[in-house]
Amino acid sequence: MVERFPEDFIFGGATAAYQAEGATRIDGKGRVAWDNYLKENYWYIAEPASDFYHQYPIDLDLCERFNINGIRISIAWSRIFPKGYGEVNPKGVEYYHRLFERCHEHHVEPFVTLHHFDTPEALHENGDFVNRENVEHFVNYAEFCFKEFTEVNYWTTFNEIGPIGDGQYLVGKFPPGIQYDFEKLFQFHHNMMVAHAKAVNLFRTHNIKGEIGIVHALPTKYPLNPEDPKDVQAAELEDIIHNKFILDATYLGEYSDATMKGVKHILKVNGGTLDLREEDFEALRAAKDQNDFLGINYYMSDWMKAYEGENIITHNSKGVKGGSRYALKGVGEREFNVDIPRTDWDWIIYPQGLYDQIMRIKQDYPNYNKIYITENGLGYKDEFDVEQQTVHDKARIDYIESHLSAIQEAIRDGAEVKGYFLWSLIDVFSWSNGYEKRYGLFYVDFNTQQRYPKESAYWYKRVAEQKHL
Ligand code: BGP
Repeated sequence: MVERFPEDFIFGGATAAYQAEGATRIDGKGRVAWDNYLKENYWYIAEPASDFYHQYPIDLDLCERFNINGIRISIAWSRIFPKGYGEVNPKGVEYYHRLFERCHEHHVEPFVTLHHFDTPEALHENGDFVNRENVEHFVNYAEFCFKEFTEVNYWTTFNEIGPIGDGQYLVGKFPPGIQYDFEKLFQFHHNMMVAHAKAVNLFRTHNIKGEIGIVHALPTKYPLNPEDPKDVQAAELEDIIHNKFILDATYLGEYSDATMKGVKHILKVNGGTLDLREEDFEALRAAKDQNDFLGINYYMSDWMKAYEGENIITHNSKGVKGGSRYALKGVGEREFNVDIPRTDWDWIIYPQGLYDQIMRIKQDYPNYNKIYITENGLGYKDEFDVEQQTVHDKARIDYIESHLSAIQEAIRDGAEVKGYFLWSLIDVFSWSNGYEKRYGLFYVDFNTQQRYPKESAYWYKRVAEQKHL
């Protein structure tokens, strides 16, 4: 029997403002920390990116022609408030109105994220979300958007609180490039979760129409040797850092005893204390049952073994397989060399991990309401076939197919999964890996800004039309 996806299932594509738009210096856009950081630390900048700022009519037309009926878009906060607060930039507001209108004309539902890694520079320099002042600035920005963009039906506050904290304060590959600072990491996650909760509470008290949720990246963590209690603990601690701390804040409105025990252990070993206030938990508790949906970004799983040495992280930004190291003192070390396929960037490809993660949400956080898989996809050094004007990306098709199949299995086992957004709709640059790591259904020639459907785009079109694999 052919298993069909539900009739209302969304087959979407995902983008993010800073990675797709380009146009960082025009129409009054304010600066973000990435502008300088990329220039100083990497071999590429956010120009021209995919020039989505101008090319969006072409991209939305492609969506319609390829049966893609949903798109993740983020608003660049610094296009609306160039300094992060204060005066509004009317050109930024007009741009997003035009963009959302065009989405609806093409029957592509926009799922709109307020913050996708791009805090305005002035606020970022002021401590980003480690500084509580920025919580209020975010909530004011959210309120402005909720009231202004009434054509939006689906809102998400933040994209991937986990990886931003990880990139900014553990790995040091995101601005401000700090490493191994667990105090900042947890405080940042906590404060962002409070900002999320306050935005959700405001959304409800102001009776904004539409739905609201949050997008979390949820890599699944397994012990390398399930028989070894130390490896089991390493997997649990990694899960707390990347998943459980923010999931507890989202759906419990507090941190469970087990979560806090792990956090205290990590801070004891690595130093640091947290500022968690009763008023924060009031906001978290008020919001915990008010999320209409959870967005899950899932790319990989990790296998963990115990590690007591000094902190060592080596980020594999050029995609040289085997170039990664991730070992945290008193937490654990990721073992990349397991007998499972992985990408050139050492991301372990394990669709079962997506199934396990969805079922974990269903079981541990039953108030989740419904799930969208808001990102999933394969980063690859695509080769363009000049003669045939396409990319033969069989590996990407296999990747998507196996993950969609894991989703079907989760739906069969009772999980409410309502849609899938492939990362990425079009090729964009990767934050810490540049333009060489491509994910798109549509190949972008970054010199001419021409778009070319890859083989995966034709495959996805068929699946979206027939609603089965
Ligand atoms: C997620 C981000 C995206 C995107 C994707 C792929 O963490 O939400 O913005 O970049 O991962 O990651 P990368 O570009 O590092 O390969």
